[in-house]
Amino acid sequence: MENACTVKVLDPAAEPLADAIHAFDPDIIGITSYTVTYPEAIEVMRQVRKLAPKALCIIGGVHISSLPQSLDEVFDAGVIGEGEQTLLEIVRYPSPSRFGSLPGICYHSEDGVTVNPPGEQAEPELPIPRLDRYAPASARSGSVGFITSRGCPFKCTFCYSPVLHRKVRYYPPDWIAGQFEYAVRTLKAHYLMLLDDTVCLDSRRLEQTADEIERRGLFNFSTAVNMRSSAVSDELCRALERLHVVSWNCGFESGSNKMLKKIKGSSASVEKHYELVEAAYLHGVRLNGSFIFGMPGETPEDMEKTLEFMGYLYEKKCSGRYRGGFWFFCAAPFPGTQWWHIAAEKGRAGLDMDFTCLDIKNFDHHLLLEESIKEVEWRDVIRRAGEIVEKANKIF
Ligand code: B12
Ligand code: SF4
Repeated sequence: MENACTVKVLDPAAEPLADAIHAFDPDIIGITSYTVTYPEAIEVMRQVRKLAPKALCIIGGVHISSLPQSLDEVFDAGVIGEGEQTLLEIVRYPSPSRFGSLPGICYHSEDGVTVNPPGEQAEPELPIPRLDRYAPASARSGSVGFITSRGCPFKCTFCYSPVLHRKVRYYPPDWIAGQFEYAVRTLKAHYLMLLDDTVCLDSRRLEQTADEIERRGLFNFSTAVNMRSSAVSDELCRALERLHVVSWNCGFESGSNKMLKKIKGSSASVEKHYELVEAAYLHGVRLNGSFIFGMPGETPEDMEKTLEFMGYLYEKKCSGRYRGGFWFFCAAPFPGTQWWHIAAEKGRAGLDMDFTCLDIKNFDHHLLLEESIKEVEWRDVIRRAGEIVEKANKIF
């Protein structure tokens, strides 16, 4: 962004799109999108095209990276995977005539959508994104999210992370400490969210980061992280404490060991879930968890086990030995994941599907539910899960 070009982040909630585009008169316009929001991104870009007919319209993010063949006519090109280097290349020579030789993009050609070989992965030494300059409204909110690594070594069957990142890369502790310092000193943020897929795999790295943060005299902040229960250990908990972590977010996903092994690999287990709940209590942190229902291979017995584990969390909450909230979602086959291929084989997912059906909060679109499970059984499970969550989340 600092490469001799003027950048503006458009926020339609803060300023009407038409006013912003007319005032700025951009040469290139980019938009990001998840899969479920893809129809909306197309709609927004259609409006944008009318306002800036000469601008190059680019899409990036999770959806187009995992399903480049779905590139809509409204976009000139899609950036696949990490966007930093590829976008810079487009900015340097913003002409569709170069698309054929630009790695990391997809674009329209005579043969339909052409997908080029992968582009370069971003270097950790990139400058820290200057939110105060480009997104002042979110910079002032008091909380800020950033990543300290890219990728995840696990290969959960429902997750898109292994599709996006070719290998796991960790940022150096002093770079991460720089992010903390920027967030705390410049943005005056007090709540920092580490958005990494699996921040918790390497306690030593976290300890080194904590050393550097303390050396810089940063103390007045709290942190939230994403957790995998199989990673919990005493060393990890100590390292997280030193990073002022007050909230752990964990995808429990299931209360059935059979399902956990199937979707998350051999290291995942319900026993580890119990350990995590106990560790969260002992370290005085909030533990927020989520569950999935309607997974491929899941039987009514597996769902019962998940309900049982949710009931256990409720009991723990009643007795004051668990702080946090938990929720449940409907299994959704996101493009590129193993679940996508399962749904595609059954004719329930594909390029021409309605992507809004992948809304994980919509239990009517159970695209992966086993055919042997009757609708009435499904409704009953969802109703009972809803009841547990409702009463548990009423307790603070
Ligand atoms: C943080 C997060 C959220 C936050 C977002 C907070 C925020 N304001 O940004 C919250 C909690 C709100 C959220 C919500 C949802 N999320 Co979410 N989320 C994430 C998470 C953990 C990190 C995203 C992130 O910031 N990554 C760090 C940045 C640097 O990476 P990135 O976004 O991929 O961007 C890079 C490239 O993709 C590319 N790029 C991205 N955009 C663009 C645009 C242009 C123009 C260019 C050139 C390049 C480019 O360059 C970037 C830098 O390399 C990801 C998991 C993950 N690891 O990505 C899931 C993830 C993106 N979420 C996911 C989902 C499903 C959702 C929901 C749809 C769930 C739901 N309710 O149904 C909702 C969406 C609600 C909505 N309507 O938008 C899925 C998406 C799968 C899919 N195919 O769509 C993911 C991948 C989780 C998963 N493992 O499956 N999410
Ligand atoms: S769900 Fe979490 S642990 Fe599993 S592959 Fe995705 S990011 Fe990694």
